[in-house]
Amino acid sequence: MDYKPLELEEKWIRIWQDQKLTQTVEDSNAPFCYVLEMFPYPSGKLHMGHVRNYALGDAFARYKRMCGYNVLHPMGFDALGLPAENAAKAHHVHPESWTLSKIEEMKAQQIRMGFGYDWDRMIATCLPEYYRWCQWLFLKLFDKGLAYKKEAPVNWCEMCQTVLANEQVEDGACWRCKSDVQLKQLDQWFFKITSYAEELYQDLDRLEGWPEKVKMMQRNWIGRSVGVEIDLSIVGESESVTVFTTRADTVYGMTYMVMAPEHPKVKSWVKGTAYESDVLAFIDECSSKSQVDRTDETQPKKGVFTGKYFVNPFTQTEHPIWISDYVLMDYGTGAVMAVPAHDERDFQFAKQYDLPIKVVIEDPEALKDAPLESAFVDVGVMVNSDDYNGLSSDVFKQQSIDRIVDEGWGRKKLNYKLRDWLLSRQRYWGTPIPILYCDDCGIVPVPEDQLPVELPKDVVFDGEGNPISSSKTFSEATCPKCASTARRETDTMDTFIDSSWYFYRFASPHFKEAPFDKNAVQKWAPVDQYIGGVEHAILHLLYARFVAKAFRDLGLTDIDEPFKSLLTQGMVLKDGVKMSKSLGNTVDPSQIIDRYGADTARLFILFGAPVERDLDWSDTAVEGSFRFLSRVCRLCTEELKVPSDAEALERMLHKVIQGVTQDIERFSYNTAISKLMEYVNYMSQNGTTMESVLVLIQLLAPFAPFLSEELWAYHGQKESVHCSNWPCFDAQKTMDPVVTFVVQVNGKVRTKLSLSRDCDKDTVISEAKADHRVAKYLSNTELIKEIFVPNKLLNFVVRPI
Ligand code: ANZ
Ligand code: ZN
Repeated sequence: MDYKPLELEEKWIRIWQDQKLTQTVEDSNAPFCYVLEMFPYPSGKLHMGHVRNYALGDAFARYKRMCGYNVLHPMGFDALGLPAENAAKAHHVHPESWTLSKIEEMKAQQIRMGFGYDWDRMIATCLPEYYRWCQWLFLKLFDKGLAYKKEAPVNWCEMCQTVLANEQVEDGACWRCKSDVQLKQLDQWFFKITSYAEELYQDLDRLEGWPEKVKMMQRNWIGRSVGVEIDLSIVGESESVTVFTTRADTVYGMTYMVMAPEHPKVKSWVKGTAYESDVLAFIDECSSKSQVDRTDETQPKKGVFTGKYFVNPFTQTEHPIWISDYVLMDYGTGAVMAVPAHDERDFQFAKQYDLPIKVVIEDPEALKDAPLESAFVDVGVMVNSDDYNGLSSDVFKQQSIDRIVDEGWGRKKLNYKLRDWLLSRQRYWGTPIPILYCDDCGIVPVPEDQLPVELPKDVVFDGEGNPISSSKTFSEATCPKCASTARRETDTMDTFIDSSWYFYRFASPHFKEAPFDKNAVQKWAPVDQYIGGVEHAILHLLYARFVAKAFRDLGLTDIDEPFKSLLTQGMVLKDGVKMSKSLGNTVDPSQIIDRYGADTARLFILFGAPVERDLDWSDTAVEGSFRFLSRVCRLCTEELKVPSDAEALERMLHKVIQGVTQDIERFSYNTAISKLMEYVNYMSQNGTTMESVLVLIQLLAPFAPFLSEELWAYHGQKESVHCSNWPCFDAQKTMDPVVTFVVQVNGKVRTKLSLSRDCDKDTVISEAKADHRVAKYLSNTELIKEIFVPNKLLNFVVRPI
């Protein structure tokens, strides 16, 4: 039979749809397995990155199904967000119709690729039937005090005309449009993700199925830090100022204090003093600087003296208080004890303003009295620290903490870099935040039975600011408490909220009473295998972990972690650089499909590189995949050729089943496919049996679902190959009848012997002695012992006589 992929693929798409082949089965006698790829934004066009992501998941889902699992393998669309709004502006189409048509286009391409999703469970986050539950979640968190509004300096993207969460700012730039982010003082809604900081941190250790790299990135983002707070009294003031330090061993070395310019104490201290004008001018200068600029290590540090002094409780000495922008108001207490001899930033600042530098930890390896070129930040020996001199700084650190606590100077303290999740967005195409403002009652949540708060249709998209405000009807509402008129919140939610729980919705996508049916989620969740790009290591994957914990605490699940195993696939490159629209180096999957069919595209992308590595596009490799499938097609449809060695073929067959099975289990698809290639080669040269051909077709099914289905039917099989049972192997039958023994004399290899498997020790010894390459080294020696490892090794230990 000639391989004609286009015809046969079109045919099977139709048949599979008629047979509802990809519908989820929930058989209570079989184990459950939930396989999920990160759902896409519906741009309308599948790119190679998508194809790789979905091909990985689809092969795994098909394999698990053949192994007898109930498999949930759904697809949905992360359908709210800016691109639809920009399209609306540019092409005068409503974001909704634009989005829905793009979803249809993408779905058609996914079906064409043979991705076996259960389309009855499709989710689109832009539909009120979905986003009402995002609003419901918001209300529940609001009830628990986990959603709150506050005025704060926030990240503003001028290009996107909206604020961004900290996670969405990368090196000072907007994650979406890459333009610079500014700081703006605004009244905004937040989710209190920081309440879960400790659990989010600790549970990472339990995620054995996650890549270490992703866990490390989350640990760094959460930024857990163990230290002490010390209350330092201020000369001439009744209230003390608290500093946070992780280096209690350096207390004798503090020579000044630095406070954030925004610290609430500063303005009142300087009022009416000679320092007032300089201090106020400096505060003003800092107010517009972004976090990134403020923490930029390469910029010279600037600051001013406040005129105030504090007292070091260990020494009773007084030291000046400065303000500088290298201290951030929203970390720790917004004030630090500066130890220039042992902290690099303090060192630079002290040099700049000629402040004293006092060494209290000595580098045991440094020359005595050498001038300090930079801060010494390592463990060393205490000096200039009263009774503690001579102790290791490690030891003193503990003693110092104990003393601070005992004397009542301060307390132990855990700090986190993680900030609350800023969720307000000043855009139209998002979930409306279900909040009302009433002149009498203040902030009033929309009652649950009034959900969903639907997006208004009467809006214009080409004006200034948030398009929702252009609606005549939307913001007018009635206060549910006092029945007077109220104003509706016009901000919408960050779309990362939509994606923070969609994986639960797939368990019962049409459920009307709650975000999901508890029993259904109980059956399927957590996701057994989640697959997506590493760019979500912090954003989506942190938010989803937080929301899963929140759902648990609302009593909706008993699941601590939403994703049991995580696979982060590499990128698809062209000539060594990432394929991207902006670089104009993309390869359109549909071109490959039109020329070679979907199976070739799938096989190439799975064979081309280990899953976690980047994959470089290669036209010749695509061609090679196509040729391989053509060979398979010929081999499986030509007349059987009696095998030259039936036993050898059987051994080969059990070996390939074993190898491919183990490889799929550990996502080593490229090696699985190369084993299939070897198998095909072997059969082409040495003959085939019906069994060996059928096994090949089955093993190929997860990777090339169309061709295998065609060949399976060709051989008269009634049911789909995708519903057949994954072939079993017999480990005994994979063994070679002949094994190679290494023969050593005093540990040196002298020869190798091919002997039959499980040969006994005496036989091996006599065979070895008969070999002249061994005999040579045994003559004129006394035998001490023989070391024998069955099927592997024989070592003669001898000594000369
Ligand atoms: C004294 C000291 C001596 C410090 C020394 C370091 C070295 P992490 O690990 O990031 O938590 N710090 C505290 N709050 C700060 C703020 N709001 N802005 C900028 N810096 C701040 O770092 C904690 C250390 O960062 C603290 O320990 C403090 O400086 C500084 F030899 O205190 B340290
Ligand atoms: Zn607003």
